[in-house]
Amino acid sequence: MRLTRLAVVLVTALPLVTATASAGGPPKRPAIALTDVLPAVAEASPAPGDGFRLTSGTVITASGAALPVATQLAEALRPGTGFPLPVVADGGARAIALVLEPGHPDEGYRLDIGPAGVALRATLPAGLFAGVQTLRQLLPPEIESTSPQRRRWVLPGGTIVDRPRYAYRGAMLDLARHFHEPAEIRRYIDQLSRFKINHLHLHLSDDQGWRIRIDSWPRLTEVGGAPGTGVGGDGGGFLTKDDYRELVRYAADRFVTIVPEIDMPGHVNAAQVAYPELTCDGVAPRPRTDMRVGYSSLCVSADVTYRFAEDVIRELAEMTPGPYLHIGGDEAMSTPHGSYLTFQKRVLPLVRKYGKIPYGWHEIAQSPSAAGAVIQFWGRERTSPSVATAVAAGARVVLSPANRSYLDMKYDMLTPGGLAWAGYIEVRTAYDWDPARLLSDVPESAVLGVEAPLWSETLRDSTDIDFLAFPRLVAIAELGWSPRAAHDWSSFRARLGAYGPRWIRDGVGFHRSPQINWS
Ligand code: TNX
Repeated sequence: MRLTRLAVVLVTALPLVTATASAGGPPKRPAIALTDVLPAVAEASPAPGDGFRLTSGTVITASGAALPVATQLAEALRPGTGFPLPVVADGGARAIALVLEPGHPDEGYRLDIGPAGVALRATLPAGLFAGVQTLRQLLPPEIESTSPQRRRWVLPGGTIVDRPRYAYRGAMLDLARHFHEPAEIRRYIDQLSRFKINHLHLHLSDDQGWRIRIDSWPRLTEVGGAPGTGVGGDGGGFLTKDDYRELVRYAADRFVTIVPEIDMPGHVNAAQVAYPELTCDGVAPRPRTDMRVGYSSLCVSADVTYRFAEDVIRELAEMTPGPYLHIGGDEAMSTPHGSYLTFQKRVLPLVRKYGKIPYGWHEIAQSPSAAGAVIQFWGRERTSPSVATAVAAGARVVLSPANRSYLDMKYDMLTPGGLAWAGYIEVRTAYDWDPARLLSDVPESAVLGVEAPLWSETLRDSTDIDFLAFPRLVAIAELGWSPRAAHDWSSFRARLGAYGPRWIRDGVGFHRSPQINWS
């Protein structure tokens, strides 16, 4: 069955939460509608009458490559329900069936819910995983509980056919300004994958610190990852190669691809403290833990610079299964323009040499060598001649407009922590833009997707991450996943308000934005 675009419009116009008060007894809990999902689903047709009731007898059926996702679903539903929910090959009726079959788009899925059972179908396990995230949100918020809750567990009846608008839906976490431990990164992956975010970009080096072990240049982390290398002399630390590989695996289990970034030729003070030969005069600069940018540069005329770049790119590529390797390139204010072009001409092809697609901040678009690269636009302008030129030569664009998608910007004047150079970003500002129309000189066909960066100058721990990322990350997730026809602030706002209790149960300290009616 092919649902029309009309279905989207119709369905998003339906009330999202319907409260039914039964005469006499206590008012029933608000039922969840089929469309009460973040990010909004592409197509939904609610069925009148009963949905599917989960009971202690419900089984989950799956086989082959569907099994790991079925197990994840069972593990998500067991604590709150207290039901055994065995994963079996064939369960007959009363089952939630996970089926892999041809015919669905990448990451797309179809979910049919009726009184007799639930069928979740996709072509790839990634599609099943996306469907599982939807299914979880169709159960009451108590499903997030870590201990059994006594209540009815009913999924609304009907059909959802869903697929992403853009292939790339990213979040970025800066480990350089403040290091974040693997456990904090895993926690972030858990949360962002619930909203169908499928890339996590790790900003692994900057002026303050170097956060990934490189065997051929061991002082990068011995010096650059030492205690006290965070902003203000906080923290420090780095990922070992095992830490990194383990994070890659953990993310892959949640269908999230890790995108590593080493920032060059600027933002390299920590590398130069560790290896003074990376400066043109060979003199080590002083360690820096302030928040200034733009003062450091690799020595573009020195051969050692390219040995360094190649070693780092090679070692990073070796432990990165994902297709992208990000080489920064932003704010190189201490690298003369000609030197910047010379540098990119040599370094962008090195990424290709080690089998990865070069990815960089939009400044790399000035280089003709960025033709086949992915360019991350972080500006506030609505046109970009250099990005348009690179796109005409085959580059693709990930949109991270600082005044919309930067999760480190304050919500308002009173927000504790965060920065304000790109303005205040309340939830509606993060939501109300269209990736297809942001850059008027870049066609939508060149837009690979969106990403929400979280720079960590002011972030010490998961409490700080949670507060700035949520709920805004969900706005960016919806822009990346949901069709434009479903874009609707009042609908988004209502769905977000209804999600609050889930975050509370998950221990996620989100910003209680005054723009949202939190339930
Ligand atoms: C600009 S945006 C930067 C980062 C800072 C950030 C703070 C970009 C590519 N570079 O170095 O951390 O602002 O918001």
